[in-house]
Amino acid sequence: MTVTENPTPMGFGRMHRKEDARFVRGKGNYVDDIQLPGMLHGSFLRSPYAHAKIVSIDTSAAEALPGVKAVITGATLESLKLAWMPTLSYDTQAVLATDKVRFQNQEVAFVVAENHYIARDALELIEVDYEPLPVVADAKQALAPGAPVIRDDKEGKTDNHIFDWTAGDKEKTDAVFAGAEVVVAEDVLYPRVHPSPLETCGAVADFDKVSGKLTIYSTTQAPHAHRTVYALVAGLPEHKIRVVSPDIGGGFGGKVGIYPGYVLAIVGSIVTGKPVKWMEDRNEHLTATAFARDYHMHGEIAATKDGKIKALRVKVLADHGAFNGTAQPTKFPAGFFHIFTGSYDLEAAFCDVTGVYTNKAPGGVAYACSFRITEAVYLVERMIDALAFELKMDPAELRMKNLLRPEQFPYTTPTGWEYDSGDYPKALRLAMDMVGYEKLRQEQAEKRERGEYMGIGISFFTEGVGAGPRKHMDILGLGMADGAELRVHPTGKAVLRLSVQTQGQGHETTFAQIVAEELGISPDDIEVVHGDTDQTPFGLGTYGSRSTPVSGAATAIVARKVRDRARIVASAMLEVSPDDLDWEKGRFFVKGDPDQGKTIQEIAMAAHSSLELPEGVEGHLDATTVYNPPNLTYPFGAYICVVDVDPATGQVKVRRFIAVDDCGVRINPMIVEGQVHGGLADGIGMALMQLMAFDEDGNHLGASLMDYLLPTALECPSWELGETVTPSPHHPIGAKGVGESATVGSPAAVVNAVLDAIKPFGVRHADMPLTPSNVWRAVQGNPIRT
Ligand code: MCN
Ligand code: CUN
Repeated sequence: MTVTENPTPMGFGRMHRKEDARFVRGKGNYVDDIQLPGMLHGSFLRSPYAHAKIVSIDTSAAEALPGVKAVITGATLESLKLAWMPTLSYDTQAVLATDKVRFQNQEVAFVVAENHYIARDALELIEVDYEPLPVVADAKQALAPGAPVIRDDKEGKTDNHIFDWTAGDKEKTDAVFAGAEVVVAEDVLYPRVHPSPLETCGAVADFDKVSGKLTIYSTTQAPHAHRTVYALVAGLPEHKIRVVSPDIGGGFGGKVGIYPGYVLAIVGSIVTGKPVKWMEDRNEHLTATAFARDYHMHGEIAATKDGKIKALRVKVLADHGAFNGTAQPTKFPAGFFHIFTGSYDLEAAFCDVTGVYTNKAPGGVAYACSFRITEAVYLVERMIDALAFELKMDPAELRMKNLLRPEQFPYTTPTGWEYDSGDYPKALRLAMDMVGYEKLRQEQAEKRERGEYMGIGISFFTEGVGAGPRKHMDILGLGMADGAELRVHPTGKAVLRLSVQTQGQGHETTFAQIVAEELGISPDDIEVVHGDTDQTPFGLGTYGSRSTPVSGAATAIVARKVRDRARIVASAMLEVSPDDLDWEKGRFFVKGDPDQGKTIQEIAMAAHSSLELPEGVEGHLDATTVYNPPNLTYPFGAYICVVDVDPATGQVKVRRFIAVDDCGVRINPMIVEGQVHGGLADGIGMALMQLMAFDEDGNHLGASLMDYLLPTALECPSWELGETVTPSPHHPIGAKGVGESATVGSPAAVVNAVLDAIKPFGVRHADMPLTPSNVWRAVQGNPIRT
């Protein structure tokens, strides 16, 4: 990777991350770094059972331990009407269990003590009498007659059903299927996985009894949304609550929701009158925070004999765990899964999703999923390969034959999305050229003759990111639009205030670059302020790769507003009409007389000076905006993975991975590539290594990083990246989001490659993760199917 000689371009381009100066020196400021005077520490007692009645809790011994300041139980919270909290999907979630526990490691009691060690010791002294109940550990059992009812806290609830949701035209789809020459059906599981950022979740709450102001430092991707939820629950005005999201050590969707720990830190601070810190450990993080996926999909694809795809039909059973805590726009209980028609030109499509409760941790929308587009892309890309298998067609050829063509954009899908722009065949062709596709197929054929098994896997994806048009998209009634404020100081340095917040995506750099591009101020002279509700405009936060599509647009617009003001100031300075000025980056000059000009810095000073401005024009150089996107942006990409599989051991070696991404105009290509690298590693993790498994009693099997494996450089090849650039026509700078693209697109490429390698053994599908034992079983003709 090359970085420009000048590390600070005046706008878009490769540039080292501004924030790295503190990160590489160990000067980051994470929640766990926060130390407040007199701060106490809280820790949870968690349930050993996945489903059990709480008969009694005795906290007296814990309370008597020296150094313990408070022991809080569900009963304490009940008296404060805080035992249950709203989830982001209009469900309720127990903050501390009262009646019963509903998943293993659910929060049962909270000890606040002088230090973390005393708090942990005190947990051992709490006596809980549980009465174990039968467990629903398998989504397929959740709706079986007689299944134990998990949510009997909900009045009149007699089953584990959460929702049914459909999209597309059922009749039309059924008709196309009825007349189809070829129909291929497949059961495809996207297993439960976990985002697992380096930093676990935590909070420091500080309630000031005198001012009545509550300050919460927490690992949140959505500070403003959290503040409004706290305000609603606590009955406090928003300005009495300050949510600070300091440096975050990775979010990946796991830090969008509100966790009981945040609430208990607050309650602990109110009860003790001292600041309270809660920081979970790895085991707690893996077992009790938002999981991802757990989608049991039955897909059917209809096509002609020569490979023209006609329709897709999907039935999904979605395991949401014990509380429906998914964080996604209200109208879409299955997230954006109905984008499952992918990148192809189909006549009809229909999906039918049923959500169920099980005795597992809540969550569901996390791990770089773009609101479940991960599941959708995996499904369609597996179905295409299953069809290629049946038709004995090359999977690249089959895709080429069915990809949307550039002239079809803007394109409305059978389930109602309007894709903004794209040239799909070009991206796939580029990926095929980069990998040397035709030659690789020859090599594969020769190797098969020798009994060696290499595989080539393709995946093509389209994402919809940048939620959302406010009209269609809200979370808990909060419309998905975001504010931005830009202030240019007299000296021409600037401060940009944003509602979105980086968890590692480099916003302090790229958002400064957007202002730099629009105003010609060096990114080094632009401070990006985010992650503090007292200092930033309202907005819904960072997830669904929405920062660039929404706040990136807001930033460009607010900078343009400032530029419009600067034009008037410059016209007053140069004593010409505003229309007689031309703009070049960083400077207005008189049309036809380039020497007569004023730099943005000179203009900034003049805007704050005694210079007389035209009637009605305010001084200073500030602006604010709220951006409500007209549509999502639709990034896409073509991925090709090459693997070598040892059928005797089931071992998979990823030899090469080509990723061609199109996210429109790239603000900082180096950061985009970093985002793609990370997502590709995620894809290898999910495809080959990761699974949140449970036994039939709902016990977590492997809640440590010894069992839940994160991919490292050892499992990853040297990534080969390519790009095409199709600007988004409705985004002010033509950018589309990219933060989740590679996680969305890559698992299917890896799985398709492994299954392509072992195709001679007659295997059409096997579920992730394709661990050596699962691959070996598949080769033996007995693939693990869940
Ligand atoms: N970018 C760019 N040009 C584009 C698009 C994006 O230079 N055309 C830059 C952006 O300016 C930003 C980064 O790439 O610096 C990602 O931008 P975007 O696609 O808008 O995504 P968000 O900033 O909204 O980040 C959220 C996204 C999500 S939802 C998950 S999950 C995820 C991801 O980002 N979590 C991450 N990438 C992550 N990367 C890190 N290091 N840590 C996480 O927790
Ligand atoms: Cu679905 S994970 Mo990201 O949207 O925060």
